[in-house]
Amino acid sequence: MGALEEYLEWSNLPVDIIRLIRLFANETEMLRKAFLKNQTYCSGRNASGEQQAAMDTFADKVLVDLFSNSGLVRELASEEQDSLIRIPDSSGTIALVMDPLDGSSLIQTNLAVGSIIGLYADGDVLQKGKNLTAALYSLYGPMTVLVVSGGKGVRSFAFDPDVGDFVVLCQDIMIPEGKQYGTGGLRNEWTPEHTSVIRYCNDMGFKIRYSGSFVADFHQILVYGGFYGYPSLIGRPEGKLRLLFEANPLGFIVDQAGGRISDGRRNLLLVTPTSIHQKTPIYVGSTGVIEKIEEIYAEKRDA
Ligand code: AHM
Ligand code: MG
Repeated sequence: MGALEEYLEWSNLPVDIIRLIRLFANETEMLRKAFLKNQTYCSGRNASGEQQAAMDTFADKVLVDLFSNSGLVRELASEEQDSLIRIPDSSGTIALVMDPLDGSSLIQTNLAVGSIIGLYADGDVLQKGKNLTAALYSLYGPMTVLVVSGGKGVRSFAFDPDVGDFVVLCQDIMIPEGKQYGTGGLRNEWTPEHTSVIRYCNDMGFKIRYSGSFVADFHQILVYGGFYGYPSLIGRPEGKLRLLFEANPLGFIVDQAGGRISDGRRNLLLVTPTSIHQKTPIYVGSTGVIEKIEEIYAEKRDA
């Protein structure tokens, strides 16, 4: 039995969630190969007004078809779809949220990008991140990496083309307290709170690491510690990233790895979404540094 199968068996996850994780894992090599023929950007824009890449629409179509034809998913929300997809005749109860291809501005530069998926065993997609049953992401870098949490820690896998299956990369990921950070947003749009956070990092000798792919930057923080931030900006208080598709699945994973996700004031996993494309400021990373960021935000508010 392969390493991913062993993990899924051990996980005690509901059988339909296991099936969906397996279905997705089986698609990752095909998605990876598709980058070769999908290097262009289209004229279309997604619900957040961002330009879509050919690979965005390709990955979206593949995954929407895969999940909606699985017979396991009742509701599906994708970053690349304007509206919620309801599958009333599905025999399953799962609500699925996904960013089919995160980091799409990097496609032409061959830096790492990936797919992010969150799975709720039942109910709808507008649930708190803490209610997720499982979350996972793939990362298409020098290796195809799969990081999965079913609520019992976090395990990473890498695809071994010689074997044709995933092997374990890290059995039980725990995020260390590290000194790396990356931040989105133009410097002249930073709020006083975010400016103070960055000043703190500079004072403490943090090193900058920011690629423009949340899932890749997140993975780096998960391994080395520190934080990734896409904050509230002047003129864009909601920031850029989405609560359902990006913050919640990766927040669930970091929480399982002993880290935290916050908007600077509160734990994002406790926020009930009101719309599928809702945006949120994000700070995600090691517990100590996220607590420090919340302290900085509180001091500024009380000053
Ligand atoms: P995407 O899902 O269309 O790729 O958009 C989200 C991306 C994140 O992956 C990344 O961290 C951020 O947008 C980069 O934004 P910016 O170019 O403003 O730094
Ligand atoms: Mg994204």
